[in-house]
Amino acid sequence: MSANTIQRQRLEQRFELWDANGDGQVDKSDYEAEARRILSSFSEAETTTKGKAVLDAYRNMWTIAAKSGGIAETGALNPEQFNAASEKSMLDRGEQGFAEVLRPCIAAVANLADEDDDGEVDRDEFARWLNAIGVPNDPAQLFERLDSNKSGTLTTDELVQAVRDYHEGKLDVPLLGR
Ligand SMILES: [Ca+2]
Ligand SMILES: [Ca+2]
Ligand SMILES: [Ca+2]
Repeated sequence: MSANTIQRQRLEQRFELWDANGDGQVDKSDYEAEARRILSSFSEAETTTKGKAVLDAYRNMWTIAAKSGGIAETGALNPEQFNAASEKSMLDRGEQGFAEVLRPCIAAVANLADEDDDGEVDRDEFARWLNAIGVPNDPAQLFERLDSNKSGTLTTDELVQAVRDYHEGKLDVPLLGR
């Protein structure tokens, strides 16, 4: 199964977002730059436990991308290679692909947002998250939509589903930034 048009557009947007130095390729340093951008938007140092976890998650995501793209970790992926690697590691594998590739990153960012450390993201924490990544959406409305079991908090599962819906074109809010 190959990616449909929306899936492809979303991958292209992600590529542009992640090509931090704009050289037309993504490499490990771009993934690290993206992790640091998220950390700075949450005003979190990369040396804290939560900060380190975000950097590690993004580095791990690069390891998977490089492996799926058939290149060394010190190499770089051009847009075509990046799309192919993303399809192979993530989109073509459905839930399992997302669980392995994106879930650790989403969990690490959710942990950043989780100020009271209760393991879930409540309404205020979610509003702060959207504010940190600069998404101009109504946090309250979006929260209700993502809180599928209506518990009043968002679990990592609910957040992973949101990112998955974004990549499948069912949701227009990129929780990891766009
Ligand atoms: Ca680059
Ligand atoms: Ca919380
Ligand atoms: Ca919930």
